Amino acid sequence: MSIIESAAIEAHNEGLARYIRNDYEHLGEQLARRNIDIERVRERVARFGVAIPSWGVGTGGTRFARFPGPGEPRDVWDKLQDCAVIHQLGRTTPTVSLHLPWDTCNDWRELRQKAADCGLAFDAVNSNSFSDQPGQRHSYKFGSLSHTDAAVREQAVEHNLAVIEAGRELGSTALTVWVGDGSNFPGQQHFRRAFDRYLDSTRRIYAALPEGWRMFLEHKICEPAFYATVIQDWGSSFLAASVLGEKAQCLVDLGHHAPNVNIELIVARLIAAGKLAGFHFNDSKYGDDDLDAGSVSPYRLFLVFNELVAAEHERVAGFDPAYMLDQSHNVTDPIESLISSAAQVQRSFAQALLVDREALDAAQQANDALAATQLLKDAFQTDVTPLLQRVRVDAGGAADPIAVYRASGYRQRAAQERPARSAGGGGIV
Ligand code: RM4
Ligand code: MN
Ligand code: MN
Repeated sequence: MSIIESAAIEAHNEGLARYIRNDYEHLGEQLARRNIDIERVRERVARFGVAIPSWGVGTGGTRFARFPGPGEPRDVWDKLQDCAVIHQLGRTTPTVSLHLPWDTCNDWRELRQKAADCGLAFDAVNSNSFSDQPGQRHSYKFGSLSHTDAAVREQAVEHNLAVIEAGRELGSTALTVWVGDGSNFPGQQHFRRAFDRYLDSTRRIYAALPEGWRMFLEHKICEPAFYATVIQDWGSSFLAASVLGEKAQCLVDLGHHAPNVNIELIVARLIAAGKLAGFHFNDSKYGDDDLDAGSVSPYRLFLVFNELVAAEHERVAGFDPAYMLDQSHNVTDPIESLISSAAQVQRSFAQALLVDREALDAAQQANDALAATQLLKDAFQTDVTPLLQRVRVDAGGAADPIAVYRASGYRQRAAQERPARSAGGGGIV
């Protein structure tokens, strides 16, 4: 299947070149008045990247139904192809995060090579011990790494070790572990024992981490367990990561907290403790809604980036978060959603770079609440679109990636070339 014609991207950019140049100059002038050098901001934004979740390129579903879209990826090769399109047009997503066994393939080297040919590499590999696979010996119905039965725990540990092995061949340097373990009824589970069993299992996985690898522990307040989860919040995650050792850190999925929880504060705490693994970006209004990043609360996303940029600015030792998307697309074309989410995350980063850090320090020191909060608003309310367009175009992407994608007919071609198959493994279950 052909990826988007570069001539089409060039023609599109050519048609907009004058506007892109003028808008960028104008923004540059505005920023100069605020003592910000647009070129320096541009260089930093150009180096920013966020990983695509392989499971995000398929159509997701809800508890009630899944409505498959045309041309859904059938296997990891198709998924990689879609990721290549996203990166070709948006130029913000140079890495892919795989999920096993959903993305199982019989030749990791070839996959790695194929990815490299598309300008892609692999970010953290994810293990799945929250759903049963055909032919699997033991069921995860009542948990995995914390299961009461040692044989089930063993199977889940073995799976994680296999994921590390695959990741090693792919060039990944991190394993993300999210478990669905928990309980649906008060009394169903002995909380302390379940947590201890989780620790016993994760210790074995931790011990198998190759040199230079990190282990990302992902907490989640609920779902599929609706009464209690074993790694429910950043406190449990932090506790587990602290027990395991310095290679274990806490991954923050934006949708995994109770409504109204101050996520940027959690981020600041984890940074201070040297335990921030990174992110699964998405947005939500009620629960783990997995909506497109910044689609509901762009200011919240900005506030998270404000903490990240502050940490970078203050040169916090060991600060090296991994940025990944984690979304489920039920009513949009996944490629379009991922392109726009990546751009939204990039936008939040760019906006956070505009915060006048010295002035903010001074306002905080003087307890000038209004001035402090206004400094954040000044940055957030700056329209950085011309800057993002310039970064994309300079990197060979499209000024308006979604317009080019729609005009390309890629989805229609995919629909012809990928006949619908029921067990595609796409989307979030
Ligand atoms: C979970 C969690 C994990 C992801 C699965 C598919 O809710 O966010 O990161 O691997 O969904
Ligand atoms: Mn996640
Ligand atoms: Mn989730």
